[in-house]
Amino acid sequence: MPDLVRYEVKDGVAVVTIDNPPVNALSPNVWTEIDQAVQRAVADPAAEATVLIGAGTTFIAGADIKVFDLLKTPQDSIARSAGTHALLRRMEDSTKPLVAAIHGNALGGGLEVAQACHFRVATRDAKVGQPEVLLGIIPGAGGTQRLPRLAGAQMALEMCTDGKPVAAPKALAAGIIDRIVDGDLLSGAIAFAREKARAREIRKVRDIPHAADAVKAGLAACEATRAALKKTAKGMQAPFAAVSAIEAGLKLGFDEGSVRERELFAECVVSTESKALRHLFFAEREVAKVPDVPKDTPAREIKRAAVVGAGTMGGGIAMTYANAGIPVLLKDVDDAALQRGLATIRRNYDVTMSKGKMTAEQVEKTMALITPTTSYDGFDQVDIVVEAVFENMDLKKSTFAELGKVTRPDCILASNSSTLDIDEFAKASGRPAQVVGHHFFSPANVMKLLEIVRGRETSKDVIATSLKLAKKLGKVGVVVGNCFGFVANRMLAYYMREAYLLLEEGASVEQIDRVLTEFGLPVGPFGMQDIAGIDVGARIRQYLASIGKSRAEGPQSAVPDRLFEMGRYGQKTGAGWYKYDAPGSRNRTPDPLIEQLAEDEARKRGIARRPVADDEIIARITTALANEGARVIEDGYATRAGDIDVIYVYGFGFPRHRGGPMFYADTVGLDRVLARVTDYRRRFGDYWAAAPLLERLAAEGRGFYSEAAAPA
Ligand code: T1G
Repeated sequence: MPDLVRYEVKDGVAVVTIDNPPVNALSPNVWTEIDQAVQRAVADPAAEATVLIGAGTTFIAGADIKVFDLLKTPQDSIARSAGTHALLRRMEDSTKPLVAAIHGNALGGGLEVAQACHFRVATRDAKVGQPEVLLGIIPGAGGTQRLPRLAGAQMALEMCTDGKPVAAPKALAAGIIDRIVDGDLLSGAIAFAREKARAREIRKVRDIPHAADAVKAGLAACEATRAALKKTAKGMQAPFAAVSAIEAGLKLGFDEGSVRERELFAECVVSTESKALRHLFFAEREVAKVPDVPKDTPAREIKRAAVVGAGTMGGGIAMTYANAGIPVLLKDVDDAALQRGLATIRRNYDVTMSKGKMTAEQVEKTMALITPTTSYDGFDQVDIVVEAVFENMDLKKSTFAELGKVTRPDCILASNSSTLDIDEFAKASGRPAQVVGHHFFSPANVMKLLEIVRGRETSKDVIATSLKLAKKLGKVGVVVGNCFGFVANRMLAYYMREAYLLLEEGASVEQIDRVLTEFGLPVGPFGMQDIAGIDVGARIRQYLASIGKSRAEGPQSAVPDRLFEMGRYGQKTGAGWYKYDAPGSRNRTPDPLIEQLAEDEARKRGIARRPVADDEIIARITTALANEGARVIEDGYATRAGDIDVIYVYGFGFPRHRGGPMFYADTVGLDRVLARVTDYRRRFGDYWAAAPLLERLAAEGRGFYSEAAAPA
């Protein structure tokens, strides 16, 4: 085993280099070897000081997250972090100046190691942070105790509860780092260390006193942070635990505060919240790995783009490309349609500007990258075209037929269709290898998910290019198969089926939306439809009916179609599932008409209405998602369950701290999920048939994640 930590003496300074690619994560061996190297430096007469530095592109990106799965009980965790605390204390007690030299990222345990050093220097583009709450834990190596002493309680609270990295210049101003090194980091750090050695300067962060007024202000900041988190971190545990740990340090001092930190960390690390967030951390990185598309598959550079259709989606897609600095042609049939599209884009940028996220100059520069057109001029120069015309098969096929003629042979032809058969478009284009689905989610310039739909003949380099492009556009790209509704909308149809049926059975629109927002979704199914437009779903249902299909097995409620017939499309018409103050307004009130419509439909279907418990709403909807998700996997339209979780977290805001619908099903237990399916089949009908994969895993006492779920 190569050393994970190297030791050498340079210009009278011991240089300890952590070399555990790709991000120098603190695995147990790395911790041990750092400890040994620092103690070696203390004893080394040739060294008057010590510098800690990371090999490769970064300092230390934190503890090895995989290790946390080994911690089964809080006691396991407390024992392990007591060892870590003692190790960091030993480092801090080094009798020679100990300097952390930071480049790339110093995150989590990485920043805590740096804080146990006496001084920290960094490159100007380095970042430091305590992102642990994003993993459902808190800093567990003294960060909640040392950071407030370095940067003050307010800054520590922000960093430990929002988990965002801080750039070096800001960290310098906050006192987290002591110097920015321009030029070579190692020689700058060695020079700094020698200065401190000559000055016989050592500074133990744990001994930096809290001034009395700082403690008072700090405790007030803890209260204020807790109050704010009640709104922003509903249902979460870790952000509140981080506040309690910092508070304990302010009240009880370093040693007892550290004990409290270890206890709170231990409670968090074994929580379902943390397991869910750790699962998503790795699932988000797995989605980029497509089994038969090797990592070295050539991905093309996308320098110029075009979008066909300047409607809500087309406009948002054009903004996404412009925001990424890619010039984009935006085509629509006539100038009136174009002007409407451009006006919406301008309005969106005005909102962004009013929030201080862009300057007027930045808006003009970005909008200048969007070139409106009513012709195909210039389409022979672009690397990709995204078709975003109306969700109608004939219209899309004729568009692809045209695109096949006006673009370069190697130009990628992508469709933003949310449901329709990509292979039909591919055939119409005459070059199926270049055709792929790029399904954006509304609003396209905001939602982070990009469903990359692979057609029968889509080439591997088009898939590789799509994944790389997704990252460039600031999206999370997930490759899925080409079935009706792909993965996102195919499963959504079951979610909506249950929402409609629960309404007919006796639940109310407000109750269903409330229960699901309390569960952690940003908006409930009915609120979501009123935003997206009831007409969008209705027109897809009409198209499906015309080809003898429906979106989901089982009874289809007629209530949404009744609303469509009444012209109640949601927010945009001032009425949908709710009433709104005016068209376009977001202020909604319940509408007794909906109850009436539900009663009518229930009577027609011979359903005896009844009170519906909140738990049943969650159970029905999450079970429908998991059961259909299992089918999607066994049908081969999703590579792994994790891809589905990433799709639902980024596409529909499924609560991260529940891990996504498939991970959530595992926390319920697939035997219980199957029992629910069986019960629903008995109560409601055969359309509740269990997915064979679900039956098999439950029978084997496994989950979607206990072992790679393979198609039967
Ligand atoms: N542990 C294990 N693996 C890690 C890892 C980590 N901390 N960080 C990254 N990886 C893997 C990742 O899965 C991927 O693997 C590869 O490295 C490259 O990552 C004690 C308790 C640093 C900003 O939360 O945010 O410290 O897919 O694709 O885009 O109090 O990685 O190639 O097989 O993300 O350049 C706190 C987590 C831990 C930071 C780089 N630290 N990492 O981004 O590369 S908890 C974090 C990141 C802790 C202490 C507590 C990012 C990055 P593979 P990547 P990137």
